[in-house]
Amino acid sequence: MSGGLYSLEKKEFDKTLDLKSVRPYGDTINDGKVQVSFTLPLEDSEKSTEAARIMAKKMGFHEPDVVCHKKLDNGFTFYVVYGRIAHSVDYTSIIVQTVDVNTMSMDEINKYIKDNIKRKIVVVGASTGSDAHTVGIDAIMNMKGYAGHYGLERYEMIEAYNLGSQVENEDFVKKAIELKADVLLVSQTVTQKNIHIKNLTNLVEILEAEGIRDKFILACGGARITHELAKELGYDAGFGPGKFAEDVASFAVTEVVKRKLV
Ligand code: B12
Repeated sequence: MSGGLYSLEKKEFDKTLDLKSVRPYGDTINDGKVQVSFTLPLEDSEKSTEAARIMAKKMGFHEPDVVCHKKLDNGFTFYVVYGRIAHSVDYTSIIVQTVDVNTMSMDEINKYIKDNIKRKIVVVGASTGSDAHTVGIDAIMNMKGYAGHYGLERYEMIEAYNLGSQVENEDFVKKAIELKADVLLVSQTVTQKNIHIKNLTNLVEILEAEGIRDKFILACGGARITHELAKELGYDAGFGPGKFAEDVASFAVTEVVKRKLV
């Protein structure tokens, strides 16, 4: 069979994945389809729906459709807009620093510690400085863990101490020395005015001033923490969203062995 539907499909649907020019995917490769949502401080009406469409055009959308408009409250409306953008990303040019370790399961980590370290390792963690967010550090350390991943308190071969939030760096270091910690874990969530950079840098400075930086595996984490940033600030590793206890534990135990900290 020639012509008809087949040739139409062939002509209209681009199926070429070009890694030098990757576009968002909606229905077909390279269609550039994107969805965004936002709120306008306007009553829900045909006129405000048009305002949302114009807003999307100004954001660079081609042929935007307001596919949802819902009143949030008096004078506020929530919009979902679907449309096409022309931008692309050269995927081949991207270089991202990642933590270089094979993530083991909890059982494998316990066995690794028994076989290679032959004693429990001590992990001390906290959300430091003025940061009051505890959910991130709890996700990594608490017995029940997070999203189906047990926290370090559950690990037979790890002695985990979660000091909570708003722990001053000086107190954190004191406790780490007292508990003979092998691994220090710091969580930072608030990044306003670069407070996380100041807090994280201050901790490294204290450890260096005491001459004990090399005694610990030092890792940090949080929603806006990347491995690259962590390394830049003098940490051994950084972990962001989507990382769990087994990721940091795998890194920490292999690093303890690699650096002969036992
Ligand atoms: C819950 C919450 C609160 C609660 C915290 C309660 C508690 N006990 O933790 C309360 C109400 C107290 C709060 C207060 C504030 N909050 Co708040 N809060 C949030 C919220 C809704 C969720 C954060 C959270 O729990 N995420 C879930 C955890 C599991 O995710 P996570 O932290 O990223 O952790 C994962 C990884 O990052 C990683 N990880 C995290 N830490 C570590 C550490 C290590 C060592 C490792 C290995 C991995 C790791 O592992 C975890 C699992 O994958 C966010 C918005 C949001 N939806 O994200 C705002 C948010 C974080 N808060 C924000 C702000 C501004 C504040 C306040 C300053 C508000 C104010 N003006 O008072 C105060 C801060 C007070 C203070 N001194 O810190 C902003 C931060 C903006 C910024 N970039 O700085 C956010 C993003 C809200 C926003 N959009 O503006 N907040």
